[in-house]
Amino acid sequence: MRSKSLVIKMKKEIRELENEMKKETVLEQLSEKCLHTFGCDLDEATKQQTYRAVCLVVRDILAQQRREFCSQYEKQHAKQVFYMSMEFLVGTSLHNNLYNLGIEEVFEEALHDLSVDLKDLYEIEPDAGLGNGGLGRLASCYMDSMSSMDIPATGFSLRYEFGIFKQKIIDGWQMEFPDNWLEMGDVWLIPRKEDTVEIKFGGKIHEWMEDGKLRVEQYDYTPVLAVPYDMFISGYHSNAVNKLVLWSAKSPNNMDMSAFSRGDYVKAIEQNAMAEAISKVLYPADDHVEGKILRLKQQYLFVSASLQSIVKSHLKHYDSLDSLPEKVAVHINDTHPALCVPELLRILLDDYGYDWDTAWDICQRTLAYTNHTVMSEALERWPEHIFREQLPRIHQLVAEINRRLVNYLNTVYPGDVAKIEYMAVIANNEVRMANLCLACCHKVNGVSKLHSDILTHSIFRDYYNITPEKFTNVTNGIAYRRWLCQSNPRLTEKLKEWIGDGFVKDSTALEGLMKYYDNPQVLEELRKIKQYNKQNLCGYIAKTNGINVDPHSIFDVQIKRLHEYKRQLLNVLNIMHMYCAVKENPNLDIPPRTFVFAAKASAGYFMAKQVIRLIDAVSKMINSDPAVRDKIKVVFLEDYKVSLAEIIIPAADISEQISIAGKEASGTGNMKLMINGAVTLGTLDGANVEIHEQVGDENIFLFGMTAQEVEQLWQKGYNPIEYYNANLELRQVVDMLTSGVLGSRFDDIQKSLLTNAFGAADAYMTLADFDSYVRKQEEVSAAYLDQRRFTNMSLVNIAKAGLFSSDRAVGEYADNIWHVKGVQ
Ligand code: 26Q
Repeated sequence: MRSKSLVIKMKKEIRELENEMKKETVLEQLSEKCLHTFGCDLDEATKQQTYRAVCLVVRDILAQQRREFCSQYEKQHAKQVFYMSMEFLVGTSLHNNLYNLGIEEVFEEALHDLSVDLKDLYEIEPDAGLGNGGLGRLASCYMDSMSSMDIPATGFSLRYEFGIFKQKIIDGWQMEFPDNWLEMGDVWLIPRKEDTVEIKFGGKIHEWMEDGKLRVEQYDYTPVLAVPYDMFISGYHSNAVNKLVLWSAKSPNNMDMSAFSRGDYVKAIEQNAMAEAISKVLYPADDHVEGKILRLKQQYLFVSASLQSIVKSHLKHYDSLDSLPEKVAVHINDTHPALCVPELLRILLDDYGYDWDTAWDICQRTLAYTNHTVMSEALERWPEHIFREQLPRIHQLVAEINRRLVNYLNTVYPGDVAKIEYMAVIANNEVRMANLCLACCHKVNGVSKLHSDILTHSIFRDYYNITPEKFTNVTNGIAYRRWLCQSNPRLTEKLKEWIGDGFVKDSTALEGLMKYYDNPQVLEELRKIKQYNKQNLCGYIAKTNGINVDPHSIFDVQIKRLHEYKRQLLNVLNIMHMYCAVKENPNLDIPPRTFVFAAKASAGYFMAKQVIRLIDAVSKMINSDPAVRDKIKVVFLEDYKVSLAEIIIPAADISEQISIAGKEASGTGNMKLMINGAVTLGTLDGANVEIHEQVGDENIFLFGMTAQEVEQLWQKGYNPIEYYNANLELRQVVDMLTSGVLGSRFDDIQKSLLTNAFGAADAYMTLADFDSYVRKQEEVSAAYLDQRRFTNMSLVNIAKAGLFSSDRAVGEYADNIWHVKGVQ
């Protein structure tokens, strides 16, 4: 076994040597690209043109490598993963691809000859922001790991013309602007017009019997075309190059022609626009769901197009779809692609003549589902009439799935009407996507231990009780080669010196750092690196916000989507409290702090936008007050996105993970910050629980109620007024919200803390955790004053972060859910 893998390794090394690119080759290829693409010489090219030429050369290398990889796994009849997700938060690709291919240096040298700095080209690339937050970024991290582990995989999603909006803060208020990423981001996309697929919306269903079989046909439907665009996904020093397939909606040409002939010009244009609107824009919400028709059309377009192409490609290599589950694993990333269930069933029944039981069995064995939330407002449900109207055949199938399900449930829970209704796929004139997945998929997983426990013991309990073997946990992970090796090169270089470079392939090797726990030189180096990264962030802050912050202050960072459950408000209340404390006692001996926030709010989420307004007001008050100038600064960085996270994270000392326990399914920012040496200040929520297990009590700042205590308090009745009355510090800051000292009043926020929208108590129980949070923040200050102790904590966090690699997570999916292996 050992000798075989050694031979493979040697062969690979030889191949790498043979393929090693020379500077001259790079320049030659760049010249050729410039000439053919822009008709100009390389030395005349603008920065933009040079950037494009570089990307195109890299793309060619990836295309070549992909061809080899495909023939390799096809020869071996390897099983493939199809990762279905409405979101992929790709970020930028050039740096990642050069790094993965091991050709960053040679490109740097070649460009140097042209007096171009590669770093400047990196800055030109827009983020591919085809996602809202955690779920979308997770999908990208997993694609990355699958490529690095030589697992044949394809990600499927939509080619949104506009990704997540650009955020600007104007007078404290979030404003959204369109993100026209394709202008420069299109270089990575390769259209495959010849593989366009037709998708049918609306119309009617005709059913008839033929040779004793039920035949079904949809007619009078509105056709929309789905055109695939490929984006290559490289792996780190791997053979694999996988791809992301993004579907773009297009109106069929013949439609407008027939309308033209009737003289119905406006209608034709309108229908064109309606069809093409489907892939126009990413829904910028990750909190509550609304049954919007356009969103349903997005989901069906991408699900149907993807499954049609999966089935077609399977039949190119195998003679029937009987073998689909052995060769194909389709993964449903949250319920957004849940239409995979009835669509695959439809293809098997209507297009390939399978009987129900066989088709259902194939669907079950092919599909698996990951849940990312326990919040009921984020669970997808569709009004049945919309569903029926837009997807009549799919509706019929879902109704039949539901009929059979309810029949079955009546045998296991006889007479328990409430339970059966709770578990049904259709009830109260709604189609429930989570139940559709639970009823069909062979595996269902949560994204952290705590979250998976909540799924099995609470929201999905009734399904768990009848099919416990379906349920499993895969704790999330991150592509740490992006989040550490690429974004924090100084730390990475030192780590290589200290523990060797094994950790770049095997994250658990980071644990080797533990042997330097007491090494003063290493601790000093760690401080210096952090200092350098903080200085770098200071430069960014000065440039964007015009604020000078102290690079020697504690960088206390909360960067994530803005949501009430994530409790940015709790952070702000403590800042207000610290401000009051310093004002009252100017000699208070606390280490200076810089609070860094970055967050986008869902465009229609009023309270979240109010919180941004509050952060802005608090930062204006504090940053302009000479009395606290040397002690506290508050910075809100606009337009949080992957590439901004890459700048902030290496500079963080404190990682704020302060959601109310039980609500954050996992969190992944917590892992990115940890591996860069930030110490978590958090509740026992999501993956914080496992971070705590890794680092121990000494190396994390835990506070607040546990998920169980939250539940108990909620049952007993949470009364925010009690906390308000009992705590002077708390009363002071809550009163401040409406006192006018902040420049304007924050009545809605105050009300939300003391009551919820229905006049009941705040569901996020911010006041209940306030005191515990404030005290823990005092401990943070004290710990930081002891530089040695704090750097020790930081070191342990880096050393123990290896568990949170997406390589580990993908490995678990591969072994326990998909049953796939890396191709040798
Ligand atoms: C649904 C319907 C209509 C419009 C929008 C949506 C929608 C879109 C995105 C609903 C939810 C999302 C995103 C959810 C998300 O990002 N969840 C996060 O997933 C991470 C990866 O597992 C976890 O780490 C986070 O805890 C979880 O909040």
